[in-house]
Amino acid sequence: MTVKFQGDSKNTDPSITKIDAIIVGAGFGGMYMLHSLNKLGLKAIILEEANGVGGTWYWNRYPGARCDIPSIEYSYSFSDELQQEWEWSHRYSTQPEILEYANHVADRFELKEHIRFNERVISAEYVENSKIWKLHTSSGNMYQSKYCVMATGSLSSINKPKFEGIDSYNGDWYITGKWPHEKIDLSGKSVGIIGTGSSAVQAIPILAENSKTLTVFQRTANYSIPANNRSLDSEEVRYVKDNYSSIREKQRKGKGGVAFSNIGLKSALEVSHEERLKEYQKRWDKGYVGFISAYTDIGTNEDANETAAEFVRSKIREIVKNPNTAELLSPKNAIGCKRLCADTNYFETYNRDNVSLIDVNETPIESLVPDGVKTTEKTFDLDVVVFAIGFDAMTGALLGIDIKGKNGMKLRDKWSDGPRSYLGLTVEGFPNMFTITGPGSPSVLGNMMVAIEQHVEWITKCIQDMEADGKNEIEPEFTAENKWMDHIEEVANQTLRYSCNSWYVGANVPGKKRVFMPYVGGYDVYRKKCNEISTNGYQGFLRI
Ligand code: FAD
Ligand code: N01
Repeated sequence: MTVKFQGDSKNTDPSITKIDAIIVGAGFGGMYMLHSLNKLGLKAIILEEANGVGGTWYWNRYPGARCDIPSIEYSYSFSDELQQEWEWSHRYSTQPEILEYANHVADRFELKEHIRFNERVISAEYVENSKIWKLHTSSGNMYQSKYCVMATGSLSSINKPKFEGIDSYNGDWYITGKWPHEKIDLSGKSVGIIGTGSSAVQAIPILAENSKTLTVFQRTANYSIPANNRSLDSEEVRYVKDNYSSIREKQRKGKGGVAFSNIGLKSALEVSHEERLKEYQKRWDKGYVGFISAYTDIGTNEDANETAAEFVRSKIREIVKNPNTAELLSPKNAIGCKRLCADTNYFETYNRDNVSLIDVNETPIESLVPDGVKTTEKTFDLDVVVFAIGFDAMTGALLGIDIKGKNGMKLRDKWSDGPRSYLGLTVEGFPNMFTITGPGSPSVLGNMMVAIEQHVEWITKCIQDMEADGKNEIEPEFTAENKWMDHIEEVANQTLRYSCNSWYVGANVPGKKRVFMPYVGGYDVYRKKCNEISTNGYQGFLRI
């Protein structure tokens, strides 16, 4: 396919590269986008800040990091050869194994030669008269393209620790989402960890095993379900490989992109207490995936939600020996309002003699001091502090780039009251720019591999149609974008999603506008909607 704007990837001026499409980010989104555009015959490159592929799995090397969607499902489906040849070792694989998979994919499809590593994009500007995107990187290079695909990730921009006195602290400190590449020896050390979200829930049991003492600073208790992780046996793997096409089909048709989630069909309130307990116990024993989908109304009805929430609290009381600690670890908000955590021995870890739990609501952290962390009660002497305080999710990476669209409009200004987009794929005023799993799409509310593949395939088809129809520019209409935003809000309000302070609503980042950012209507409904829109001549878009 020949793109109307003809790029030249072999341009000899090293400071300016002209190409058909630029993709920012070499995580699973960017890699598949590159492969798809290459297959279409476009000249495309990726600009990536890191020194390797894998995105999330490149950066998040903290102890215990692994996926919470079974690996046989949290993997690409686009190539049958790939899924037949790759062997996952565990039900939920570790970060090193997932990173190895990302590198395998990049090598197998010869992607690395089209990726410029150590290139952080700092600005992207749409030049209206020539209809091109101009991107600048921190190394001073300039790139131009007709299409710009932001595959910058929903959970890639870390929530920077802004604790007072951090510069005065004499110990070592680490951020889970930017963990060093070399092994860190914690033996004999007093370690503190701030945060109790998914990252901390995975890290805490391992940090506790490897350090002298571990002090956990908790602001909000979190629900966690045992992953019941195990190695995969050969019979199971054979079954999956023989049936991959139907498993993938089930993922695509499912609400959250998971084939084996066993979605319940009844209300939690229409069955007896005993029946509910039996069901929750069965799902608890099976492990993580599927626990929250036991009944249809756990996410929408407070009473139904409380039945699942109380079941988990009862488990915490059963596991944790100290009743005060158990109470402190028992979440009060609706279950599933924040992302449910998957753990291995999380609650059990609080029975160890070397672990203590500090409630920072009772005794807030005042600052870091040379010796450690100072709360309103005392100073905790710590050799190491781990910040597991999450991400500036969904918008952070995009707004980290100075993006300018038509009429000099800045994305930072357009999104000052929260992100606005059409389908979470495109933004009015920013033609020929696409966002993979952007805010306004279901993205983070399920198996993100499925979300990524759907977005990449939609964008590829859109670009193919643009070129086949001889078009120069595609952009959503203002009214279509507004209607989509109203719809997102309407469906979010039908759930319990606004009832807690989650990163889905930006509550973890001080000053961030409280808006429910992903689309909660379901992967299935959303996919249908996207397909209808493209099949019906790109309804809601202006194509010129
Ligand atoms: P990312 O993997 O985040 O990649 C984005 C890339 O863009 C990064 O490499 C980044 O360096 C680069 N980038 C960003 N800004 C710039 C810039 N300005 N210039 C250049 N490069 C830039 N999802 C699931 O479905 N299941 C799971 O089990 C699961 N586990 C997770 C565990 C952790 C610890 C985390 C943090 C997230 C997890 N997720 C999970 C979500 C995960 O982010 C996605 O599944 C998926 O990996 C996202 O891929 P991506 O390519 O969209 O983004
Ligand atoms: O981040 P989080 P995360 N003082 O935002 C606390 C995916 N993921 O990196 O809840 C004290 O969930 C904060 O407290 P509160 C997954 O989608 C998946 O753990 O805001 N505490 C919270 O406890 C996940 O949801 C896996 O009150 C502060 C914690 O820090 C997403 O990534 C593993 C604080 C942050 O939790 C993010 O997870 C890891 C402060 N100033 C990540 N600021 C899997 O298992 C924040 N906190 C697959």
